[in-house]
Order: sequence, then C-alpha cells, then structure tokens
Amino acid sequence: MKALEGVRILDMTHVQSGPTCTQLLAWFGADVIKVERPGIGDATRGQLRDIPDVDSLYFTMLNHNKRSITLNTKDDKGKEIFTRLIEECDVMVENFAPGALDRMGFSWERIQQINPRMIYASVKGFGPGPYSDCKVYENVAQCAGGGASTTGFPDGPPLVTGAQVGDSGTGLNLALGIVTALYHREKSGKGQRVLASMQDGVLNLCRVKLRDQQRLQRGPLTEYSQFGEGVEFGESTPRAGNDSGGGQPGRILKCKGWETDPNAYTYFITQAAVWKSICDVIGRPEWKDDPDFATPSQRLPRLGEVFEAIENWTKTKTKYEVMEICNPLDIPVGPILSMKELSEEPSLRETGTVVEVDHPERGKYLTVGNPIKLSDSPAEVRRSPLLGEHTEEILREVVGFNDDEIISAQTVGAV
Ligand code: CAO
Repeated sequence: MKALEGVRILDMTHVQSGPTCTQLLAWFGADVIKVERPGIGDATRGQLRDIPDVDSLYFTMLNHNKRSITLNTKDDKGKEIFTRLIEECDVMVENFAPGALDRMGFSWERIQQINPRMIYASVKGFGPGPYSDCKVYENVAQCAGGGASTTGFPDGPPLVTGAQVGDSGTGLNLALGIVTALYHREKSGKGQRVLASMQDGVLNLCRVKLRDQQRLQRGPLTEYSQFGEGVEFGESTPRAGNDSGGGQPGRILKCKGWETDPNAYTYFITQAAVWKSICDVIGRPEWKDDPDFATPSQRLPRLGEVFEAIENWTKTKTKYEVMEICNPLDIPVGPILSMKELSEEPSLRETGTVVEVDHPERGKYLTVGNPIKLSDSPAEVRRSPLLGEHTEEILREVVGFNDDEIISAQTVGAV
C-alpha cells in the first residue's frame, strides 16, 4: 500500500507549478484526477512539441500517474459534475490566474459548503498585497522573489537560473502544505485553505541573501570575492558570481579540456578544515604556515590568488580526476555535469531518479522520477494520460453516472 493510497485529488492544475505538486502526490499513491477543458486540455500538451500532434515532453514529464477527465466547468451540466467531484475528493489543487475558480462559481465558501472536509490548495504568483491579481510565470517569480538580483556576476545584469525554483519549487511547498492539512484533518475533521505563493517560495530559497542584506549594514561581506578585489559594496546584497554561499569560500574552476567542452569545470571549496590537504594537492605546501594564507581570515582578502593557484592545478586534470583525488581527502568538490551526462548516469537510473517511460503515441522518453524516496512507498512512474483518457471511467466510478447520463453529458458538450 502506497503512503497516500485512498486520498483522492481533484487536480485543476496546468502548466508547471501546480502539476509538479499533484505529480508528487500521485507518486506517493494518491488518485489524481486531472480536469481539463474538452478538446483543449492543459496548454502544455501542445507547447514545445518535438513530434507533431503528440503530447509534448513538457506535458508528459509533469503529469505522470494521473487520470485525465475532460470537463467544461463553465457549462451547467459540467458544474453539476464538478460539484459531485468536489463531494467525492479530499483535496482540490489549482493554479489558475487569480479569481478564475470564483468566476466559475466555486469560491472557497462554496467549496466548504459542498464538502467541509475539502482541502483547497492554490499556487499564485504573489500572496495578498499589491500584486495579488497578477499572472506569473517562472522567471517573473525568480525576479520578484530576490533570485535574479542576487544571481550573476557583480558587473553584469541580473540572471535567472535554469533550476525552476519558482514553479517546481513552489509545487513542492504546496505538496507539503497539502499533506500537513491532511494530517490536521485527521484530528479536526475539517479541511482548510492552503496557499503557496511563488514570490514567497523564491524568497524562502533566498533566505541567506536576506541574511547578507542585514550583515551588510554592519560592514563588508568579507567572503564575497569583491571584498578581496577592493570593489565597494552598495546598499543591497550584491550578485556573488560563483562564490560559495556559506562561510567556506568556493568557486567554479576550469578543468582539462575547458577550451572546447563548455562543462569541463569543477566546483572547488576551500573548506578551512582541509586547507593543509589543499596546499599539498595543488603543490603549494608553503602556504600551510604562511601568515598570509594559513588561516581563513588571512586568505579572505587573497581569494583571487588562492583560486588562481588551485585552477592552475585543476586545469591539468579532468573534472572527474579532480573528484577522484579530492574526495578521499575530504576536499569538497563537484564536477559541472551536463544534462547529457546526467541523462546517461547509471546510478541515477538505478535509484529511479532518471526513468525511461513508454508512451503509446511518442514511444520511449526519459523523465525525472520522484526525488523523495520513501522506504515503504516506492514510486513507480507511469505515463501521463491522453486528453480525456479516463473521462468515462471517472464519470462511472467517482461521479456514479450510468450509460445514459454519460451520453447526455457528452451530447451537451459538458465532457
Ligand atoms: N472548463 C472551463 N474553463 C476552464 C477550464 C475548464 N475545465 N479550465 C480552465 N478554464 C478557464 C479558466 O476558468 C480561465 O477562464 P477565465 O479567465 O474566464 O476565468 C481560463 O480557462 C484560463 O485560465 P488562466 O487565466 O489561469 O490561464 P492563462 O493561460 O491565461 O494563464 C498562468 C496562465 C500560469 C499565467 C496563470 O494561470 C497564473 O498566473 N497562475 C498562477 C501562477 C502560476 O501557477 N504560475 C506558474 C505557471 S507555470 O510557469
């Protein structure tokens, strides 16, 4: 039995943030019923298509283990079916533009009347406040949540990151909110409203940058490279390039082959505890006792010189050789892995983090499996549903319709 078996989710999500949340719940065993507009479906089915007329990888990789019902929730008959689904489900999840469900006639008050045990969970771009009405996509959230202003190099423009911290990150927050509310319902018997805003989610992940904002008022941030370079600090947390976020200085350094391979780099952390080993490895044993380099505070103004010496060594090794030499000495390093390398890495296939899935229309493709592993509830990744693939099954099983009622709903275009 899976951890969330018996939990039924009414999934009104689309695009990325909401679907990542409900996909996770489905992997944990919940029955996720994805509601989509008849004939249209989730917009991502047709976005960034690599094969004509076949659900895109964008869609398939975000909607595994779900069932799909098509339902026009603006039509009278559709509203009646939707009401029955609210009665029968434990959780409703949505990430429409603000107010969309209210406009359909399903406000939180109405949902509570229909099913007081319902947990109603939403992703929105912003929480209550001046921007609560705005539509938001990933990069907007990264910019509004502090990610972009603190990413990039100090002399360059703000940058967004490839990690989808606004969408998938907020999806994770919402999933946690939902299981917490389910746990609370066990005791209270009542559902509740769960809201995860993308701005809040990104800011939460930028916590250390708000820490630095406050430290800045008491003096320069000595672990930032710009300190050693004599560049003055401004009023807000600056972009730190590839500086390590913590108190252990680190940078991305070139490795053998960097001239032709854009990912022949390693991250290298000069952790204080292993400084002497670092000096030996890079051929600078004299730095162990040099009053300019022996302690972390002596090194901080000279990080440029330190990392130049380390890079002169890493450039003679591949990123994997750097790992092989440094790991046994407890020197924290990490190769810069490309998507190609990650997709081919056998250990990720073995743990189910990278999974090959078979789809009836597109054939085999790779996806990222459940990043959270439960010992008694392993995730099995099943393909995403075709549009409306389970409409009749759900109308019969969950809504309780007979053949005539199904035909009648089809005839009026409600499903
Ligand atoms: N039956 C009938 N109508 C349906 C329906 C159904 N089954 N499913 C959706 N609709 C309707 C909605 O009710 C809405 O209609 P109204 O505008 O008349 O109320 C309409 O379809 C479109 O919904 P939307 O405004 O949410 O969609 P959009 O493509 O214009 O905006 C997005 C997309 C993501 C910008 C917006 O949904 C949003 O800001 N969501 C919240 C933040 C979020 O999750 N962003 C991350 C997205 S991933 O990058």
